[in-house]
Amino acid sequence: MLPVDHVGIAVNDGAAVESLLVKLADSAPALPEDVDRQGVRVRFYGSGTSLEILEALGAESAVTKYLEKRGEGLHHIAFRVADAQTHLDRMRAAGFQPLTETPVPGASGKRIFFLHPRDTHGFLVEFCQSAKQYAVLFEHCAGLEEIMHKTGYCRIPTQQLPGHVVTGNALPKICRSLVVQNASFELSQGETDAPRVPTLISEVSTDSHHAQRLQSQWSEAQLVILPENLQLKHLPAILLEFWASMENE
Ligand code: CMX
Repeated sequence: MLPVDHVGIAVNDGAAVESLLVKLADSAPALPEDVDRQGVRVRFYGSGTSLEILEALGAESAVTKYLEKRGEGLHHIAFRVADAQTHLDRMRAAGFQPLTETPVPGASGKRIFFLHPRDTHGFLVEFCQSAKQYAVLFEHCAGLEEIMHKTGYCRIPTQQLPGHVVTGNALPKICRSLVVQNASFELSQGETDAPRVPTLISEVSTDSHHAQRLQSQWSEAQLVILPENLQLKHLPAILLEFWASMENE
């Protein structure tokens, strides 16, 4: 299933639900943000999958109508996608009528679009493309590429041939980092230039001969070598942490 980015809850007064939300989500709220185009003030609780508290801004807001008709409660569910336009086209081809022709700006710099609840058995569905996206080249790791693409945070800039390691200037400019899996032997034998983007190498033992050779060969590169036998399912979280640490520098 597509990952759930957030669940929207419509309320009359955001301040009145704050202590409840802090307890439920076990997280302090982010700063409130007015999304004028949507006629809402939003406040997110939690990261990864979050709760979005929606207050109406003005009588014309869709949330004002919702509160009048239905009262406070669950307003919508938002799926995170890597490319909102692709999914808008996909839903249209599947016979749905998205509310807008193209994705529009939403909270937190996202690109969003909605399906009408009448088309979805009575619940409002949003698709959103995160503002945080990372171009990544995956080498030898089709499994990881698939998992990361599904997180909605990851774009694959080019299709590479399996077994072909792209380093140095051959790396596309938009590429944010290089992820290599089980390639240390091949790399440490060759004379390849050090990658010019931070590189994460998975499933290589830190004390292996190849890993040590790579570390000395690419001493300028920011290498992260993950422990042996790390399960693929843990890698998305590790990658997101890795990118977050680069942003904080
Ligand atoms: N969930 C379920 N049903 C909903 C709904 C919701 N959130 N909002 C409206 N409905 C239902 C109404 O109850 C009504 O049902 P009945 O016909 O059975 O009475 C029907 O949909 C039509 O409702 P309406 O009040 O006449 O509203 P509109 O058709 O004019 O608009 C909608 C409905 C979904 C198009 C409008 O609410 C909209 O454009 N929503 C998207 C924008 C939005 O909600 N933005 C806030 C999100 C902010 C963010 O996450 O960034």
